[in-house]
Parts: sequence; C-alpha cells; structure tokens
Amino acid sequence: MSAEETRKKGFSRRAVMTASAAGAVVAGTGAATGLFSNGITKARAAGSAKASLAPGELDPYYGFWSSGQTGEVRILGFPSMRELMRIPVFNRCSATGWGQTNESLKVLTEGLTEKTKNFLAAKGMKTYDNGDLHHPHMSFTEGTYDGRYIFANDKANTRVARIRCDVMKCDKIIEIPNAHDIHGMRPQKFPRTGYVFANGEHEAPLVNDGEILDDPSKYVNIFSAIDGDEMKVAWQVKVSGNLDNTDCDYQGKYAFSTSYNSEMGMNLAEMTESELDHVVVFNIKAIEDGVKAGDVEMLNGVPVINGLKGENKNYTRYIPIPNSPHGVNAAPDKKHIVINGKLSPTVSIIDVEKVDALFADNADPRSCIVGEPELGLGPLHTAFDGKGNCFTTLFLDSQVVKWNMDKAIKAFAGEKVDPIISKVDVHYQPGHNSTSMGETAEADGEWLISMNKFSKDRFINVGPLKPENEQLIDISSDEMKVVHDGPTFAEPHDSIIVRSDIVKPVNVWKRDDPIFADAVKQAKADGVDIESDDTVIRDGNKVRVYMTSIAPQFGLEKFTVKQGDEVTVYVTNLDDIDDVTHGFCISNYGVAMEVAPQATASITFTADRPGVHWFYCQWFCHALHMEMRGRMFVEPRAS
Ligand code: CUK
Ligand code: CUA
Repeated sequence: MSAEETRKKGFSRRAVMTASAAGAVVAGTGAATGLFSNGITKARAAGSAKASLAPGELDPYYGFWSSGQTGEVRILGFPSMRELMRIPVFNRCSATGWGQTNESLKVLTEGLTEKTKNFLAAKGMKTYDNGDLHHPHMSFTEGTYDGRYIFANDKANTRVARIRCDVMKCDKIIEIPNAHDIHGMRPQKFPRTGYVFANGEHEAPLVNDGEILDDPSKYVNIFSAIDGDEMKVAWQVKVSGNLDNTDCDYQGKYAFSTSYNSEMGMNLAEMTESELDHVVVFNIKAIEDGVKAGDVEMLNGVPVINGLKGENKNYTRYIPIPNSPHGVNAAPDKKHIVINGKLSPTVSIIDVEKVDALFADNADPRSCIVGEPELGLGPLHTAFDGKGNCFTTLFLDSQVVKWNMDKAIKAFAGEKVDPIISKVDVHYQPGHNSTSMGETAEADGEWLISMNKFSKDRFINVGPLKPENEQLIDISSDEMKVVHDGPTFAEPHDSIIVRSDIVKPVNVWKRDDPIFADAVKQAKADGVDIESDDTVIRDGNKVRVYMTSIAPQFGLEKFTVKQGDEVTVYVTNLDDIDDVTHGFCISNYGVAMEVAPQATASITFTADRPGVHWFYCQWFCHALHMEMRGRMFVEPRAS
C-alpha cells in the first residue's frame, strides 16, 4: 500500500493514536496531544475531524448513560468518556436529597397508582427505593434529537421517567398500570415525541389481584403508548409473547417490538422451544382510530386494545423471526429496521415500506423482510454510521461486526456478495452499542461505544464484583479501532451520544420554575417573600422555616421548634453565579439536600430529637464554607 493509500484509508492516523496511547508524545504539523482526565491519550492529526481534548477543552458530544440497577442516569462528556454528572431518577441520592426533598418526593410519588401507594404505605414507604433503568432516549422532532427531554424506563417497578434537559433533573415519573416490568422503551421519531413506546416484559393476568395464579393461558403482555408531553398513558395494546425491545419508524406509522418467548413458556425449556419467535408491529393510526371508536376495554383508566395474535384486526401484525430476537434498531436511512437475533446468528432487516401490505392486503408477514445476514454468535444490538453501514454487538463472540445494509439486502436477493466488512474484538460480552447520533437521521459515523458486560482482566482487581467495560471505538474507517477502555459501575445497559449543540442546559434556575412552584405558593400563603424573608411560621404543630442563602451565610443563624413538630425547611439560594450551589444538612437528623443557584428546595421532617442540632452547608461554596452553618433548637416536650 502506498503512503497515499495508507493516508486515505486513515491508517496513518490510527498509527499515531496507537503510538500516543502507548505514552509517546506525538507532535507534527498541526498535531497536538491531550491527556484525558481518566487516562486516554489521543493525538490530533492535521485535518482530522476528531479533536483530542486537552485539559479545559470541551467534548463535542454529550453521552447519556443508563445505570441499570443503580437507577440513575449519568452524563458523560464524549468522546473523552469523562463522567460529568449523575441524575438521580429511581434511586436515592445522598448528595442532592433526591428521595428526601418535597420537590423530589412529589415526582417520585404523584405518578404511582393508588394500589401501589397503599401497598407501600403499609410498609411505611412513600415510594420505591430501587429501580432498574435500562434505556435512556432523548425526545425527537422530525427524526432527530431536539434537546427537550430524556425518557427512561424502570424494569424493576414498571415506571417511565422524564428528565428535563434544561436543568438535567427528573420532573415526572409515572407507573404504567396493567403492564409488568417496563423494558424496551423508545420515543416516537416523527413528526415528534409525541408518544413514548414502552414494552411490558413479563406476562401476567390482566387483572392481577390473585384470582388467577398458575394459569399462564390467562397471562398477557402489554405494550403502552405514553403521551410524553403529559406523561400519561394514552393507550395500551394486549399482545402475545414477552416484549423485549422496541423502536419505531421515521414515518410515524409503526412501532416494532421484539418478542422472545412467543411460546409463553414459564421455564427456560418452554421459553426456547420453538425455532421462531416474532416481532410485533403496531399500526399507530389504526390503534388511535380503534381507541376513538371505543374498541377498547377500560382498565385502570387506560383504553386497552386487543392486539393478540390471531385477532387479525388492523392493530398488530406478528412477523416470525428466528429464535429469541432482542434489540430493535431503526436505521438512519429511514427505511430499514434491524432485528437482532440473539439465539440466532442472524439479524433480520425489515423494510418499513413493505409493512403497509401486511395490514392493507394481509400479505405474508415475512414479506417485509428484505435481508437476514448471518453475522456471528449472539447478535444483540445494532448501531449505524449514516453511511449505509451497521455495527452489531455479538455477545457470545465478544465482537462487534461492521456490515453493509445494501450488500445484506442484495445477498438476500441472491447476489453473491458478503455484507460483512470487518470485526473487532471487545472485552467482553457486549450488550448495547451506540454510535454518535446513531439512532437519529443525523447519524455521523464518528464513534461507536460498545457496552461490555464483563471486564475480567482489563483492570486492576477490585474484588469479586467487577466493573463493566465500555469501549470507545473509532469507526471513521473500515477497520474499527478500540481506542479507550471505560470502566463503569452497575450497570449501564444503554447510552445515547448526542451532539453538544443540541443540548442547552441553563446555568442557574429560573425563579418561576415549576419544580419548586409548590414551595413558592406555600410561602405566598404564609405571607412570606421567599426571596428575602428569613422567618419561622407556626401553624399548629406544623412549622415552616423559610431561609435564604448567600455564600457563606444562611439567612437564619438559629431557629427554634418543639419536639414532635413537623418541620419544613425551605432554603432559597439567592446566589446567581454558576457553580455556587449550597447544601442544607441537619446533622444527626438524616436531613440533607442540594440548593443550586436561584433554586428553592424544601425538606420535611419530624423534630423528634430534642437539643441543639447544627445545620450546615454541605456543598463546598466559598472560602468560608465551613462557617456556613446555624443551630436548630428543639425544645423538649413537656413531660
Ligand atoms: S437490554 Cu435491558 S436486559 Cu437494553 Cu439489551 Cu440488556
Ligand atoms: Cu454554602 Cu457551602
């Protein structure tokens, strides 16, 4: 290969990157090196679209990472892989007070069903303490990310959450009635989100009150369409088979859910018995019409459409797919949907334009399959580069395979072409993968992240519980190149990589933000100007303490309550410069919260311990941060 050819293929740049990764300092015409905070060194080649990041340089992408059973969402700078922030969602957070503050408790409780509220109340709980957050996805407008929201599922307790991207806080969580264990979840791509589609994974009796137990023939699964603006379930569809992952097309017509266990088996042998499972296609318009026409059962306030296999109404179609399909991924060509085989070494390519005939003419459901390349063992998820290529994780082979969509379709039609372009080893057992902007029409083919379940020997040992390993892969040329290992704690299933210009978070809160509107309203009712008054209002045995904060002082240096009072402390942070977040923590009272610039935060507790209790600022805000403190006096109950 001539030097010119080598350069064209991009190999010279990779050679440079390898050299720098080995610790060499590379300098050339227009080249520079940068050391990422967590150790990655990458060279910038002259004219390369990719910049390395020197300290202080900013990432070109946001990464939004799920965290599985940790229950939060993490924000990474990408491609530096630096963790920037954590957004508590289904979990508790000691730092921010998520799960303690009145503002967060409202989000965590208001969307629960009455049944769940009663169930939890009997245990002395207000909400669930755990969650299992698999799939974070941004809202779309016209086929690409619009920077409004991130939606995420909770498999553990059947919920869907919404995060506001202006403040990067969760503002809504709803429990999905009738369904069990929300797994796959995707926002509608076109015309906008719109709906958030959510799969119930585990089948159960539709009215699950104990009347029916070990009678699987009466179990169903539920697919839900949530109105993402209102955060309310718009409608549901009863389906056959466990629903796994879901995605939708770029026309706004169909959603597709993979279904393993079409057998509706209750144990492993039964669940993997048949050679074929299926993909359920949901006809959005037909379902909306059916709901309008009243062809529904009303269950827990939600219209439920019957889309079971064999009903053959125009609501659903079942496309037979080889054994236990897992990921569903819509390609940025707006035409193809890739179904990942898992137990089958193949992926199946659906042409969305051929799906119309399934409904209109009752065509053979398999007639919309236009490709089924065999890629390797354990295909789980596929990502795209926007140039006609696809990247599929092979769980069992511990590889990512790059293949070409057109060639796969041609091969299926009988042409002698090999769709596989290259494979790269990853370490080890990859699940999800994501490309930069890859689940939108603006996929840019720069980067791929492979989210590997096992890290084994890749890091120094931290005991029997190992981190996972997320590997950054340069996909700008045919040969994929692993350029970084990124260990993570339990258990990011999935991620999205969003161009940084799309996301526009604010630096300080707006005083009229709805998240603390209740606190502002209560202050008004108490005749308190929350932005200037530092005062204590007694209302029977309820005490409301209003205080401001400006670094390094709280508005009150002391306040007095009586033992047994129900105390609510409202702190309004009057600082309005970036980064001057205060905290409010009462020691030995289990009370702590974050109060970011211009925010009001509140927390309610019973003052059942008499004595002197220091409250202090728990976010380092000032040279005199240690001095930012005060006393709560709790007068003992007269005995
Ligand atoms: S998923 Cu949730 S079990 Cu998104 Cu492949 Cu792993
Ligand atoms: Cu205010 Cu630390």
